[in-house]
Amino acid sequence: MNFKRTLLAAALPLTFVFANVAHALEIKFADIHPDGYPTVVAEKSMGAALTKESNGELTFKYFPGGVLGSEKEVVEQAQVGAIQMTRVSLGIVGPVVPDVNVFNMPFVFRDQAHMRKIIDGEIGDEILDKISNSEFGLVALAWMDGGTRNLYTKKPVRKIEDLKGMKIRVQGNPMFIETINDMGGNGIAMDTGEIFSALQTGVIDGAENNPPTLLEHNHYQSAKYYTLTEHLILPEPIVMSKITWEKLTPEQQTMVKKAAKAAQAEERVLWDKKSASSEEKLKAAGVEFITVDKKPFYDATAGVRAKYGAQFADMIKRIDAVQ
Ligand code: BDP
Repeated sequence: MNFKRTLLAAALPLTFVFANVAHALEIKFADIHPDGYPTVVAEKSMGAALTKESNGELTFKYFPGGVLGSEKEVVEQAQVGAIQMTRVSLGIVGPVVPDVNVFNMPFVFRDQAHMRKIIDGEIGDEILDKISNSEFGLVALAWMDGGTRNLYTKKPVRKIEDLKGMKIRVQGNPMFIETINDMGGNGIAMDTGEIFSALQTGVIDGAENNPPTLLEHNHYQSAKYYTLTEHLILPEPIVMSKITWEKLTPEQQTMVKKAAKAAQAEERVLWDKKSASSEEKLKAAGVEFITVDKKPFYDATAGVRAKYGAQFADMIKRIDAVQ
């Protein structure tokens, strides 16, 4: 028996297998929201489309419900390539990529429709590029809609004075703490997963978010008053670890970008449905929706816009000009 030849023959299929493995990639996708939430549903159909289009080279494993940690922790893991993709609120990107804070300013968008026009257009792409071109270690691919954020509290806020001294949870972004403080409250930063028990134990008097989050994260069980301030309208980038991005072929990169943009469109439809059904469910569960005069909230936060907005003066003019 020709020993050398047998060895070679045995080695060949192995080489073949390894070469294939090197192109295949399993993408772990983390989201703080539970299964069935609009973002998660859109992320899953994005993954299914990509697996098909890449002939099985890109596969996806999902970790919804915050099982891999808070958004901040997930971002840190994505930066080192331990998690490949996630969707995060722009609020938590602001402290590390200050350029994105223009979208994080209170009342920077007139309404949700205005925000959608912006993220669908060139300004939206510019902000995604700012994230990708920063030292953040993530490539920002597309936007998901995070609706409009309103205050929810244990005692009703029917006018801005009612907020006085209330401890209100915000995302870990100094601008949001200042926003709540300037409205008369007491802004406290904490992770999403801590809000439920902080509300129950009275560590906080309220928080602020959109109807689907108020419902799905069960915060409504303790906070029964929902004051429609619409002070923040935060879009949410879908990001990929730069380490992962650089492993993809140019064709795969194009595929991923296209699929993420398709997820942006799909999530929007899901979002509108989910928002409407969440409102109904919240009301049925005894949550009072309070319509307020937004002007005092807008006026109270002028200082935040002046302080942070100066550096974005040109972009804010362009945002305002979009009809
Ligand atoms: C929700 C966002 C989510 C944030 C959460 C929060 O979709 O990404 O983590 O708010 O405020 O609306 O922590």
